[in-house]
Amino acid sequence: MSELLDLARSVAADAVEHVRALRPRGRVGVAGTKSSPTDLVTAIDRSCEELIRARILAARPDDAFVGEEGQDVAGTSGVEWIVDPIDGTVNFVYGIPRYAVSIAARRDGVDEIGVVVNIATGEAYEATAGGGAWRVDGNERTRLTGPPAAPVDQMLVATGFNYVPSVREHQAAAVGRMLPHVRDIRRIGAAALDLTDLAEGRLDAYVEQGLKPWDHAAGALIAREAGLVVTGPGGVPDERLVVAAPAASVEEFLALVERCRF
Ligand code: LIP
Repeated sequence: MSELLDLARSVAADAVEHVRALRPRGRVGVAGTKSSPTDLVTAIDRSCEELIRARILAARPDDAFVGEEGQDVAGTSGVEWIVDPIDGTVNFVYGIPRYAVSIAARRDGVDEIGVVVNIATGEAYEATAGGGAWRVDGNERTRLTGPPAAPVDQMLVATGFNYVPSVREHQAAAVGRMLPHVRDIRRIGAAALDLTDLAEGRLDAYVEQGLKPWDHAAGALIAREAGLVVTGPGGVPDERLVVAAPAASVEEFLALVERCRF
């Protein structure tokens, strides 16, 4: 486990350096679009993923690799890396300092390690299964324990919207139904950082639909190891729904999510 964590840490640090070195001042040029005209990709998303894939597979050639921007690589070792080179690409393009490199590794389908680094601010987070969640600041490590329990009507909830207009319309209606029943909503634009903010106690709960595994794999392990419940349909977070909240209030929050018809 520590070998995987050490590798993820050093690769994440290289990715941060790579993106910072290449990011121009002002807006970043767009190289293409994906699921819709607003689903952007930049040349830096792609080169960053290539760097991460090359570094990881050079160190562990028998592992599998799944990344947002590139070709998946099958493996024979039982270890699979799930990577988002820049989570929060729209923030990255606009220069909003909320975009992150997100690296997770699973062994035989079980989450083992997760590393998330905010590329703009340098805030670094990590977790190992059973080893807790930490904010790492040089040699300083701070254990994360999530937010204090709060009644749902006092919760600050983060969420997000898909790039496909019809899906966004449905999501906006669900968030509109939820708004009168919680403290407030935050739309920060990067699922990995929504989950690390939750682990930090900067939010009380999170709900989003339409996420891909690379958006939430590392952040979900960090949130879980900070004591939060991260769940979805049948108890497993997936593209249909990701919900995260403290154990003491997750059932009440899930009931609200259902009532709001997410
Ligand atoms: C983003 C997610 C965010 C979601 C956006 C997008 P990307 O990932 O982190 O939570 O609301 O629609 O999916 O595209 O920046 O990697």
